[in-house]
Amino acid sequence: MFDRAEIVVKAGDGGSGVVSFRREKWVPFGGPDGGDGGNGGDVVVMADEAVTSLRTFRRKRYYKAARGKDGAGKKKHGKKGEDLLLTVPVGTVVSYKSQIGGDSLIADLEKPGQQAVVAKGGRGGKGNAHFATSTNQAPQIAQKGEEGEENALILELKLIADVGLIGYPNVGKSTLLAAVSAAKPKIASYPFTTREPVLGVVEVGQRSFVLAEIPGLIDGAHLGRGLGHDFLRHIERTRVLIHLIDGGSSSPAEDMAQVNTELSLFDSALGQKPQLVAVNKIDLPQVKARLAELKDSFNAVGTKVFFVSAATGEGTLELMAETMSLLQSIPVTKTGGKVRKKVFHPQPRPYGRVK
Ligand SMILES: Nc1nc2c(ncn2[C@@H]2O[C@H](COP(=O)(O)OP(=O)(O)O)[C@@H](O)[C@H]2O)c(=O)[nH]1
Ligand SMILES: [Mg+2]
Repeated sequence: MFDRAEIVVKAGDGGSGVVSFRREKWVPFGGPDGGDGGNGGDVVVMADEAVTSLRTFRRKRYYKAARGKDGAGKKKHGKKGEDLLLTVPVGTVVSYKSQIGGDSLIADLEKPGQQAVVAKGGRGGKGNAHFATSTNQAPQIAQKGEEGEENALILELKLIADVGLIGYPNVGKSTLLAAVSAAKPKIASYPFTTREPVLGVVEVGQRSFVLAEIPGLIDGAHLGRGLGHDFLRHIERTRVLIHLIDGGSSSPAEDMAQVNTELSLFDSALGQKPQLVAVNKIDLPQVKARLAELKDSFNAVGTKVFFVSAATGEGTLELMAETMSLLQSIPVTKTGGKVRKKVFHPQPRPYGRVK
């Protein structure tokens, strides 16, 4: 699930170099003293925690950095054009949009402060002071500034899940996700429907969180079978887990313990995440008949449980409201300590040769 925008960025053109000669009363034929133009400003994209969506880029699509100033006499160099800094949400993926297909990745801005240069400013032209030779001591030439790069970009915000939905295959994870969000996961086709987490946005009053179904944690998932990079990224960043249990299972409390063991083996940090436990399928008569027994068996291991039916929606709003308030009580974990300020540069492009 993505928030996406397409924009065009134009770096500043370089300022022009000038043709100028020293003019002083007592120096009748002063040498060339034309200064260089300043470089054009770059367009830079930076991840910023204060920015939460790409909405502004849907309204305004063209961004231009400042031109370098022209040079002047007395070898005065023109000022560099100011860089244009575009701030985007953390988790934005920036790529070049190619007219012929095959967009190319520039940067995955995963950490606050990370930057990428997305259009390089044109170099300033050289003034005539550079062009004097023994045979031409009064050059009448100066260079124009180079044009700044212009690039079409695609900005995509990857939603990062706040809450992970775990449990054995067929407990109803996909059904619950579909019931509480607009996501359309595949239901009960086969146990490992997807290698990528399916995400949905759950709205609770004015607030919302991103819920991800985490498939296939069972059966040696901790051995790394079939789990992609995206997948890991998502579960690692979740702050709360909803642990779903099949109310029709012969020993639901044991199921819970087993999934938790698997989870800790997979990643001990995952095993530490706060969980809300919910028994699903309470619409089934055989489950309804044993609610008291189920409650007791979870009480015995010190776990508070919710009772829901993903199929009818019973109890799901309460579960989501509880998830929201648990989320609000947990601060957003900053990944790692110090932020590495890694600057990405686009592929070098050939410049016109400047002597
Ligand atoms: N009766 C009943 N069936 C459910 C409920 N939730 C899910 N199911 C069924 O259980 C099966 C597995 O559901 P699914 O959501 O694919 O489970 P997942 O593997 O955990 O994602 C499907 O046949 C669902 O229709 C529920 O609340 N009540
Ligand atoms: Mg599923």
